Amino acid sequence: MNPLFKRNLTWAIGLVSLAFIALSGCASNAPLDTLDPAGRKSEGISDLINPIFVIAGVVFVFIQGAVLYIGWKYKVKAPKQNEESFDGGYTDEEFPEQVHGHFGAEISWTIGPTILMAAIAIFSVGFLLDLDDVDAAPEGATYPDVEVLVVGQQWWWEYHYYLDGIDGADQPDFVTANEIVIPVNQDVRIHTTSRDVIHSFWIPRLNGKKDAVPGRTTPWVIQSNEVGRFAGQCTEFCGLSHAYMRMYTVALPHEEFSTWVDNQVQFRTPLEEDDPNYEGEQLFITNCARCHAVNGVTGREMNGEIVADSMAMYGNIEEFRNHSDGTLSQGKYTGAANLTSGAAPNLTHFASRSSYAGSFFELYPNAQEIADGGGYLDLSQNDYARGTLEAWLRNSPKEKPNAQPGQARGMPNLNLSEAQIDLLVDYLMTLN
Ligand code: HEC
Ligand SMILES: [Cu+2]
Repeated sequence: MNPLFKRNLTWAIGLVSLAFIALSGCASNAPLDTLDPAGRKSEGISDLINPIFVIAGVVFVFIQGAVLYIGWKYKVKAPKQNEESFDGGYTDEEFPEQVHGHFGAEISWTIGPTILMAAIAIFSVGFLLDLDDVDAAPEGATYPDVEVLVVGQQWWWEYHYYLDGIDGADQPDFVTANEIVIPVNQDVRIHTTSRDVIHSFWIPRLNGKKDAVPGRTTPWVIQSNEVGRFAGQCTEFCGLSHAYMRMYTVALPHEEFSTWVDNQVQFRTPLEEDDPNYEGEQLFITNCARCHAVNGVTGREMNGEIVADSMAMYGNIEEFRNHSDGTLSQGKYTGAANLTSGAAPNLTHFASRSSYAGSFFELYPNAQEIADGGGYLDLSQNDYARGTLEAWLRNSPKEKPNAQPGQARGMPNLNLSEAQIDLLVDYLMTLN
């Protein structure tokens, strides 16, 4: 290969890889700040990696410095025998004394790093055990036993809330999507699982990553020291729209968390015929209810009966624990066999969430400021991004790539008319 071409190619590859690394860190609408911990667990992670980074930095500078210094100090011009100026390089007399084996040096470069690595290992293992300790008893907790089943699927997150703990519970108290709401300053135990492939739940400012594996549930803790909204991202490559599989954790003061829970457990009453949104609701029942639930309004056929408004369709927690045959990926909640797309977000309180579709779209412009400023409960008092929501209903696979035809993943294009879209958006925004 032409050496000039080879050198340029090396440079080009180097620069392009650097650019990739630098640019892949940029997503202005999804701030994933690992270095700005806001929770007990993430602070622990920071406290571990910062000193290790400093130690590694010192070692790096020392070793690289030594390599460069020695290289410079003992450099020998390569002898070029056929040149006139060739002076033969080192003569035998000039050649530096060669050392073979040095007991002191060998011992110190064996013992030194061993001690260093052992110290790092002790702190790391100790901390890993601490991270996995999910049993911290929450003091002064609003809902001492609140536990959440976190269900990943292509390409959004579903949260099943169990207010009295997950053990022994046969069905969740309520179900929401994409935004997991927790009381501030309290350990909330979550259990990650998946309906299809492996996903990974990660809110960098609050804790490390935890894989969501189909057929098993894995306990984890989520806790925040601050009120606010914290961005997260699925971190296990899970298919086409993996990059758009995001989520938020919203930490509320305890009283507000109670208010939020009181609202989320509410079912809806079907609208009267003279209600301005009656037509929207009817459209919803005909076009959307085969996938989406609005508790109290939509029904599901379960074991031969139509069960409206039941959390039972989300199935027993044991189903998630024990399913290893993959049937859950086909949307087989207990009896809910007519779910065609695996499952779809529960929309009973759609307008109470700041984002949707894997938190890829903000329902309210400035959702972050509103939520951080303590306005999360009043979201629906704000202007909402109507255009984006209309676009979603017009053709969702265009907004967020999902399935190849025939493969039931994500929300299909339902070919709605503009008039239908208008009515449906109006209706959805009443679901606060
Ligand atoms: C074939 C099943 C299916 C049908 C029918 C369907 N959807 Fe969806 N919908 C989904 C899935 C799956 C998602 C999650 C998509 C994602 O996040 O990538 C979704 C997401 C949504 C969301 C975002 C919810 C959130 O909180 O993230 C809204 C709003 C929505 N659908 C409205 C509707 C409306 C209105 C209709 C009827 C006109 C409808 N959908 C029909 C499957 C369906
Ligand atoms: Cu994922």
